[in-house]
Amino acid sequence: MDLARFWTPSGWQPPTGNLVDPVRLDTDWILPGLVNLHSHALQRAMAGLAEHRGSEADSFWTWREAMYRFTARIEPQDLHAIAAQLYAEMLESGYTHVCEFHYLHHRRDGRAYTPTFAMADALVAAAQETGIGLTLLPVLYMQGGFDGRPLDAVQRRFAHHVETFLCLLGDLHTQHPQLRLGLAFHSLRAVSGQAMTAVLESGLAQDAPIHIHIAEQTAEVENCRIARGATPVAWLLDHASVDARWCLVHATHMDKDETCRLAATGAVAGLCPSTEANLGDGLFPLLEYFQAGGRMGIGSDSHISVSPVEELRWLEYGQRLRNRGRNLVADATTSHTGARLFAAAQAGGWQAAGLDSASSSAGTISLDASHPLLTVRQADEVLDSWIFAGNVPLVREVYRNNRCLVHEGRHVQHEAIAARYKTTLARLRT
Ligand code: NGQ
Ligand code: ZN
Repeated sequence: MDLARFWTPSGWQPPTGNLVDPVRLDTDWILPGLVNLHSHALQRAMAGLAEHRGSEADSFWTWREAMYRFTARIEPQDLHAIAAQLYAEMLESGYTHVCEFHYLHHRRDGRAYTPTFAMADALVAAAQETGIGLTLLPVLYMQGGFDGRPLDAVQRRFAHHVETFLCLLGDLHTQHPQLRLGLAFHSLRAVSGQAMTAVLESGLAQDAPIHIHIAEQTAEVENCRIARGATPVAWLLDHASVDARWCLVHATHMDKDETCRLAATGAVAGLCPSTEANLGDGLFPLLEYFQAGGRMGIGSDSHISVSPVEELRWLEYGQRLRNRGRNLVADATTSHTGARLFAAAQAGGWQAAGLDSASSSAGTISLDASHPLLTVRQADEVLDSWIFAGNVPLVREVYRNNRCLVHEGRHVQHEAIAARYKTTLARLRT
């Protein structure tokens, strides 16, 4: 029997004997789970509710209004129910770790909860309940635009000053010493240069992952150029020591020079192709970025789709449609496109989560080798088949920390979590 069914960064291998999780090597292909490096959990509950025309021309910004309206009603217990449903779905699709970009901090009127981190606690509880790994990224969100305008009424729930933000980080660290905690700046438009520097110099950012939405929409790229004299990626590279701790989410709009400069920093580009397509953002220059040696990982962001298969597939399809060619991200060392995408997203994902992929808590997923789609496949063809043809769930088992989280394709608490989610949604939509 061919037992080279165990994926490692250097290829498929027979198991080494120190497998942390009790997976079925006789029948399945075994892989480390993927990191979902960019998530706004609560947006999952409005997936599909912004796909109709409004009175004005629809855009990213009208979607954002709809998202804000939905967000306005969310309380901690709602966030818990929604995040648990989402995290169970993530596990069923092959993600074993999520980086939560968390900025819904306060009550509806803008006052702090007691404790101040009640919303963050809801995310931690959902991760613990479902068993997914969590890198929590509390977000600094201070102003409504590059001109420094104040936040409007619906944005008051996001607001922090540098001081209160640093307190939040400190309190979360004390409350959850085991939690992988990073931090985020919402975007250059929401955080002044001065505030960013103050946080970076606070000492709290020393070995924490640092995430930021950077250059998603052309309007913000243009506004940044006007307000700060440079486009967002160039501005950030000029004003912060961007290195391997950083993850630049939606580095969609970059010129050649920015692309090469970002690649050289060792930071991760956080790519969310299903959301970027859904919101009409534009196409990340993936081939140029890969040629420059850039690192990337994937995220499902707004969760219009929760599937690493779809994210990875569309990274390649975007390039095929743009360049009218095939197998474009593949290269001389990795000729299989699926394998190349998977390996890149593995390395970049764990880096952006602030973790080591070799860590025992990375989690293990197994693909059903007996499924018709994976029948008579060589090891190298398995990832290509999963990523390009896997429209039915092929993830059979998921383990993390020796705990079985997904069995026969279903999260082990699927029913209870879904029932609570449905009750929550019914209440939120009345
Ligand atoms: C977010 N989402 O924070 O959820 C944003 C929209 C904004 C994406 N950028 C809000 N995909 O950028 O202001
Ligand atoms: Zn985002």
